[in-house]
Amino acid sequence: TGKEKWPLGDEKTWKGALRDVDKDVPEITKSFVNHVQTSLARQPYNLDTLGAYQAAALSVRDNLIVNWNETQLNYTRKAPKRAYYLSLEFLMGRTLDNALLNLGLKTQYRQGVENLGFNIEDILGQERDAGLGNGGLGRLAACYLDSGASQELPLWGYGLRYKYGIFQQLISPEGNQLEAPDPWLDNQNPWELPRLDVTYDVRFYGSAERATDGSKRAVWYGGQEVLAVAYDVMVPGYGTKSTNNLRLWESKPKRGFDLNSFNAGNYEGAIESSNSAAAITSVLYPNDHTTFGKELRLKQQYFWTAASLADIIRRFKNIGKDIREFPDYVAIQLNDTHPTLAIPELMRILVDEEEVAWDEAWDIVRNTFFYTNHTVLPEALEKWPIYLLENLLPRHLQIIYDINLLFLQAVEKVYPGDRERLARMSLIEEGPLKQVRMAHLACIGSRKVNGVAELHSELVQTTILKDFVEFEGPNKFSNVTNGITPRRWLDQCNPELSNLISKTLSIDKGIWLKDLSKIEGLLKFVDDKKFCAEWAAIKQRNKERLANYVQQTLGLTIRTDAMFDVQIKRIHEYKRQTLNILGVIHRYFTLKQMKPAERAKVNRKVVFFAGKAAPAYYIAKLTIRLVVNVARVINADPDTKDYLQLYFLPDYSVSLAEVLIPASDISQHISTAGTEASGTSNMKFCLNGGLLLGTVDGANIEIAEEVGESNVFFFGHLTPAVEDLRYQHVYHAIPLEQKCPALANVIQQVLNGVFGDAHVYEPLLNTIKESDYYLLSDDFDSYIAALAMVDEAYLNKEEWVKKSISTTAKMGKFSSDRAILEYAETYWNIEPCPVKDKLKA
Ligand code: B1H
Repeated sequence: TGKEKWPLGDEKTWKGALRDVDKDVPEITKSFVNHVQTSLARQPYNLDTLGAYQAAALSVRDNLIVNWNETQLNYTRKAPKRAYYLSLEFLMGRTLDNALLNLGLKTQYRQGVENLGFNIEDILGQERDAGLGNGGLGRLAACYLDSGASQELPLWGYGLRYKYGIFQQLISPEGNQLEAPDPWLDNQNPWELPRLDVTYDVRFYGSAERATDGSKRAVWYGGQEVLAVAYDVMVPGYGTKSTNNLRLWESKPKRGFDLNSFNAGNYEGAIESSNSAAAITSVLYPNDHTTFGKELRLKQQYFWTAASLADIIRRFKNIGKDIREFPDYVAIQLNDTHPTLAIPELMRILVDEEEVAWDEAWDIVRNTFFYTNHTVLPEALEKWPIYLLENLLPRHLQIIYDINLLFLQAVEKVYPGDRERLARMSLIEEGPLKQVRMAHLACIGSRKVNGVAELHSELVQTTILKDFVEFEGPNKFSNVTNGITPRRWLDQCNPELSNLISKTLSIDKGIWLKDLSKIEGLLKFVDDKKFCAEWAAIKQRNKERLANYVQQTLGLTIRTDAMFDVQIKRIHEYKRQTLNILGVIHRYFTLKQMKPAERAKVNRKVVFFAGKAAPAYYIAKLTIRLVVNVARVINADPDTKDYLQLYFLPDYSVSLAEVLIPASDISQHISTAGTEASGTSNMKFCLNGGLLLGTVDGANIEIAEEVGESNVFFFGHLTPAVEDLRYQHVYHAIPLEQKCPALANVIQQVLNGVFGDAHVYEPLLNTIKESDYYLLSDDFDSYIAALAMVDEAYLNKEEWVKKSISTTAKMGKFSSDRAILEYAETYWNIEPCPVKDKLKA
């Protein structure tokens, strides 16, 4: 069109930076423009927002790289004991905003990009989430990395660089979940540094031949080798130079492919073998809380643990110590049983390659590893069929058998003749399908075993690992209650609240965000009218921010003069989204039966659901479908739509959580007692002043201990009752109409077709009418009563705001800084290793 069009900013600023003549142009602007011109090879005019995001990211990355290098050099020089967090999932979400806040550069970048005609929020919105995880377990790993760096601990993460993260969730017009791939790397990823020179060979298949000299050594040979290539993701600490590393492995065919196949004229066959190497890290398994026994998943687990251990050992050897000192320099945390193969792998390296005697090697192993259990649900406890291990990892199976033999001999000594106990404790589950019990292996191969909240740790010790507690003594078993990073989950997602807290406490953010117990000081202000008004106004603006987001992304108009009630998490029967939706239907019919004048006195409420179902989890998908179709009916009902709205927000993610959580008045954490190990979103809501409606389960209990039971809405049966209730369902079943008429009625309405296709929901509703394993019929009445108490409390707005403030104020315990320091001090025995500003040679 003739005239060159500059981005909206000041032409002089652009030109000055471009030609590097204007000395007044700030560094940030120069760096940004320089990346536009060089790294992106783009013209500054007509630069779009995506390009601006890329330039900003590259510019911020330059700062991270400098800090990362200094941090790593410092570790190399000081050679402290290091800890490694092995996790198959790191649910990092977006990075740019977090990096800006941790570096303390957000204000400058906001101004910098504004001068060039961009809005920082638009730029931040361009970034794709790094969705390398399913849910809480993966997000916990991400929070722990943030805290590790913020506390200046020598802590690295090891994981896999999946080409496709957690699937993108689409909802069809009928309300069915559809899954699309998540090609998160398509636009390039500025946050990773490919280390094409850091590679390891990982062997699969082949044969294992034991030594004939009576030792426990063996040789593993043949099979197929795959290359592991390192990608480093920089993890900046908050307000410190310390920038740790998350090393993710990518699988590649070894160079040269299978030359024999090429030579034999089998061109396609050779290419195929290269495909199968790349397949290992192609996709994150989306089945949280279920194990499938798929060979590719086992390959992922071994590929990752083998590459990580090889890397850890190489780094250890660089400090020149004897291999027997390994546990003095290395602590490895196993995030659930997924990396348990690291135990036989370290045995293999020590015994077969380092020629350490078996018993000594076993001592080294048992002083190196630490195992965190994240669930006691039986379907989630990993077991690997012997036939798969035998084929894929023949040497490791031998080692597992040897470990088991020696272990059972030791048990037999303490409990002579107790064959049942031996069968229960064995690493091998006998039966038509022989399998290795990974939790048993992780337990006996580790120095410490922990659960993730008080109740859960108790359950681990009294149920799945009871025999092991008796045998090994209670000291090995303990609890580390989960935590969340207040940087992302308060300062970043709720900046207004964060600013109000700093202002009110007269404490700099830099201080209280690193010592979260300081926010208890807010309690002094609960009677301060002005402060309460500001607190409430921020909640209101966060609701409007959410409403805007939904308007822009889904085209739906949400009213903001209502209570926002939120349940966002993986869709699973044990989490009981079904209880919630049946409660919504109950509320709908109650409203419908009211006279208009009566209705006008009722709390307005908007209910939000979000979450993904595992693609093969039929019942969970039906729950989504029911929510969507109930929403369709009640949002269109003129009698009730001013009082009750319902939304299922598709494609739940870390970024969506960051918008939803600050907007919530009440959130639901309503698992059957004893099933939710901890939960971590419960902590996020409460930290943002949302109240909690929940069962007496997981970390809900500890939250209530902190904020006071009067600030939490509890309902439902307690853990010790669950077993009995389940027994009664099977052996003394009472018809639902008798046991819980309110629930029976709601179910009947669905089956009558009030929300369309009645027959579709039968399998879902039958789970309740039949065995009702998750106890909906036992808890429904008290759930409805608890919802009524929430309504009642919300009618008193002033009191509600006080509850909200008192809740936030008492959340200090749940900072992931507290949790990571517990691991560092009582498990890993590592210390902060701060980077001095000027490193002296
Ligand atoms: C948790 C898992 C999990 N527990 C298997 N277990 C998976 C199990 O892909 N898999 O095979 C994936 C994930 N995730 C969660 O961990 C608990 O349910 C939460 O209660 C807890 O807060 C979270 C972090 O500890």
